[in-house]
Amino acid sequence: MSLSAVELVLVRLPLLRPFRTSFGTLTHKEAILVRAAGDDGVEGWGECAVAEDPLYSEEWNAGAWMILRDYLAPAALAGTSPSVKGHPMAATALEAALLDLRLRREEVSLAAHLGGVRDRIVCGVSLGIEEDVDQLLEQVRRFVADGYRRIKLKIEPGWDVEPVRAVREAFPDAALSVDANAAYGPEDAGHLAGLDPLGLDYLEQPLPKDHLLAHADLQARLETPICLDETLTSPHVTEEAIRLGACRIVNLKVGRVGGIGSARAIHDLVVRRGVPMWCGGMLETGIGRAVNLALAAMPGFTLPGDTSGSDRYFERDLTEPFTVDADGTMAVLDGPGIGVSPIDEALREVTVRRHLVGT
Ligand code: OSB
Ligand code: MG
Repeated sequence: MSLSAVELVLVRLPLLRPFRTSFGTLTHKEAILVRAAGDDGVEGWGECAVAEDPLYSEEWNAGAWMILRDYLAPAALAGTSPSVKGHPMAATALEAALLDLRLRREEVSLAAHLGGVRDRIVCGVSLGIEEDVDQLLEQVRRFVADGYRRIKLKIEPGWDVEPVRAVREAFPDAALSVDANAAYGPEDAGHLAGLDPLGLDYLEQPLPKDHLLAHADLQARLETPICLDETLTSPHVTEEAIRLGACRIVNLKVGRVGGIGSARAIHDLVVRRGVPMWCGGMLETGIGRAVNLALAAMPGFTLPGDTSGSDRYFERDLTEPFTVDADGTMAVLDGPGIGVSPIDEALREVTVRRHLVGT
């Protein structure tokens, strides 16, 4: 049994609510889906976590499309390994599709393949920057009522201590955290210390991604644990960040670290070092969400992740919707591979472009 073709499908889904972060405002989820077609009729699916513009990291959809079309897919069809530097999210999408194909043939779920130990995971939600504090409070109220077990608030200079304090006052017992997406500099340490009295679970990625020592210095000044996201691109840098004291918590995103092999290596080293970890998200459709859910079933994912229900993002997901129960948990899928497939009609409705590599 082998691979007969790789198809790229560009999809564009409106987000129910614009998602504003320090790096820009997202109104749509634009994603490349990778379909790995086997010569036995079995298909595997993967999703590239990249967005339309290179704002979170260097990758963006137009570039990822070319890398997949001209380098990664032809190499997979030829059975060779591509000599390409970087582009971790593009590479992860193809890797995920090929793994899904293999696991569907073997009738093994991705969660089982990864050594998952949970059949339900605990969910958090990541809320964007709002126009004003009232609208933020309304959003928080909705997701607390829906059962979410951790609320993460995006912050940036000018939208930080004050709105977060308002949320803390309205929800004294909620598990709260904040994510700056690298919007601050080392000179903001004193200001960021203003978050310390607010009892946050963590402050995510306050400084630019290559500021390992500056994160360590900042962590030494803050009571609030620092969690790193953008910085952690490999097992190597994750180990360095932990040993330097640049973070006390790890956000793992499979695409950011270049694939499932790298994610497993990070998982294992983080567990060895006893560091709490959670599974990040990139506003994925059901295809990418299924991978995150399977990862989050692994033993090291001890904190609620950004693994929210489909209805937090889309009017209609591409797959059967993912749902969060009233207790804030979501069921891990146990079907073969990632356990879901795109619904033909739902996919057709949001498809912008398709490209077939191979026959
Ligand atoms: O920093 O975690 C981030 C979304 C896009 C890019 C970066 C991030 C995010 C989120 C949303 O915070 C998480 C999600 O709900 O998928
Ligand atoms: Mg983040």
